[in-house]
Amino acid sequence: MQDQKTSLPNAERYTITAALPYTNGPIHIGHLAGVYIPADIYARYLRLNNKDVAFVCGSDEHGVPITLKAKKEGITPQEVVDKYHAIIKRSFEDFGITFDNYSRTSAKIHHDTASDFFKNLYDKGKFIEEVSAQLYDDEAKQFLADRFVIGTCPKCGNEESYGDQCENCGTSHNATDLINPRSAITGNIPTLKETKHWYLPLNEYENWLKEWIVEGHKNDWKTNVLGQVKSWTNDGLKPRAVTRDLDWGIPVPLEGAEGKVLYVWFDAPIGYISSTKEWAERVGKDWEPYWKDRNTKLIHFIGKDNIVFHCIIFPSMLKADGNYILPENVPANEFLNLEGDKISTSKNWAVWLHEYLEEFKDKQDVLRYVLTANAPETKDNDFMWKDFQARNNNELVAIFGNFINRVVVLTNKYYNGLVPMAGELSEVDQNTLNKLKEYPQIISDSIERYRFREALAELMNLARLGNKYLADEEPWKQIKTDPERVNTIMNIALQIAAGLSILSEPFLPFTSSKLKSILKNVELVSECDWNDLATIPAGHQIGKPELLFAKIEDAEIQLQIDKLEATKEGNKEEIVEPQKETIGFDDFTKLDIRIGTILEAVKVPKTKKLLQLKVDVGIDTRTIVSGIAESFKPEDIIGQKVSVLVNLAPRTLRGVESQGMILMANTPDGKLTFVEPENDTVSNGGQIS
Ligand code: B3M
Ligand code: ZN
Repeated sequence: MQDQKTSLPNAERYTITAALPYTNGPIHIGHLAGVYIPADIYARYLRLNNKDVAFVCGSDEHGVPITLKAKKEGITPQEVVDKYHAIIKRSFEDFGITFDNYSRTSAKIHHDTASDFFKNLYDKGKFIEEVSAQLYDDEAKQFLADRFVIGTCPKCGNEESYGDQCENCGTSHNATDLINPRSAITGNIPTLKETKHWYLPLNEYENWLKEWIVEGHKNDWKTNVLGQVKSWTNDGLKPRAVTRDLDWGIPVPLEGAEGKVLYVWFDAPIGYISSTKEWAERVGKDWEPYWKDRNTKLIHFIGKDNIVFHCIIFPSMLKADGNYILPENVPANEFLNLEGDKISTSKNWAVWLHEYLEEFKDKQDVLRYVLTANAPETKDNDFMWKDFQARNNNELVAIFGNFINRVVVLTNKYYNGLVPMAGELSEVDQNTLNKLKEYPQIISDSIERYRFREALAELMNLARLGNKYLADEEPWKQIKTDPERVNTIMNIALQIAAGLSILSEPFLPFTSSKLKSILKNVELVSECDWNDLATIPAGHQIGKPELLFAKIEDAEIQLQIDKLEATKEGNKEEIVEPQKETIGFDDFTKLDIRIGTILEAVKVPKTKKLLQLKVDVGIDTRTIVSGIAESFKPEDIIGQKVSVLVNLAPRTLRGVESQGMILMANTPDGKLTFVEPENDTVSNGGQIS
């Protein structure tokens, strides 16, 4: 996927992983902001610094979320993953995420790698084998592991916790720890059934984990990550089953383990290794140094809900094997919310990447920019459409785009696009050039500490520096009086533009390449080093002006906000009252429901809801008091056909005796509508049965 500059023979080696997305739906802005954009910035930055990089990812195609989706849609799990793998892979490409390899865990290379990994630990005696009682759904005839079971979290009391993890407090537990468990398939209360599984005794790794992470990385890992690790290790780690009684997954490679598969969180992180192998095979490299050479730096980019798996379980697996390196860092992000609410796939509360591109064609960098500027690095953050618009119009267009446009327009106007020669430098010129030279280091410092928001802010400061320089030096005024001076000013402005074309690449790759093509400096900069920004020589011919960014209008944003509003409304409609208690047929036959016609209607004085009606129900004409005044005006319903429960015991409402009840249906907006026969062939008194 990536045409990487050939790395130097002794270049520092990095293995960068980005969480494998579950292949049960498309990906949205939360995924991009939390994991893939930071990982991509980092990988691109390292490549620009001539490091030897393997940036790997792939689709996580096992696990219960996929089986559940298949059940819901009435298709096979394989069909689910085939569909979403293609969509997800495409989204990554569209947004310029430069994985060296994007694999999938259903690939043979992964099945083999994960099986071998398991077998190897088994042979080394690293597992505990135990028969125990596990939750079982008698009706669905299957064990209820992980997301097949929902119940109350023993730690925080969240009533919707999954069997393996509580999404509210992040705790990872065993399904049998849940209080009041119920099956996610049938809703039944599970029974217990004995079954054999293999457990990784995490308790044996507890002290080592404390030493390695809590002590060893207390100064360089993010506080949110350290906090979670401390909390788990302090609570005490328990053996953790790494196999499941399921039919979708990687078969447990042992005799007597038929019908069992590897736990998805056992196989998925091994996906990083198999993806690296797949890549190495393709490009003719050896994969092993990327996972086994102590000098390789392994970095996992993930969201906060994956911390336990990447800081406790996977490292314990690697440690148990003994041949692998451990992560140098796990810069997990918090969550991104959308317009104040948690992003939710099931509620369709999300901005889907494939949909975004349909509406904001060629604006990948705008989204990359906003999601980085607003990344949930230290706390949960919100994506707001208005903020998206403001950042585009006030920052990308007004600062970055404006500076470049001025430089390119003026260079074309004054010099037909030929870079002028700088003359003697003033103090301001010298200071400006000095500042420009500091930016690579400033931005590096932030990126290397995984502070991508800060790094991006510095990039924008460089554009601001350019804008300020032009505004202060006013070449458009000086051109009449001192054209020599303007040569120098424009030369310096062009150096800043060239610097931006390089330094923006990790963050705004599409813009960076467009800018390089406008400046026609692609070749110049491909030779240069990040820290030693290439200069554009005098006499170099640049291209014609082209806008880098376009203003986003209110109407475009309103469309998005309306779309979300409609989703909210749609979600309300789906709230259907649960079924009432079962009644017998005899109970039903007791109801005498007839078709009638409203003859008269008046409001019951001093009430908001009540209408007093005279209704011809075929057997007689009677008075009925009905609570429909908020939905209908009396004059509008004369002649209306209605269904009436005629044998309801009379009740007196506001002094009027009501002799029956009109049947009404609730509409989603809280109003009422009549239940009436489809046509007029039913006459008054016709019975409903
Ligand atoms: N698929 C969870 C997720 O998508 C999981 C990550 C696996 S990383 C090895 O959040
Ligand atoms: Zn919880």
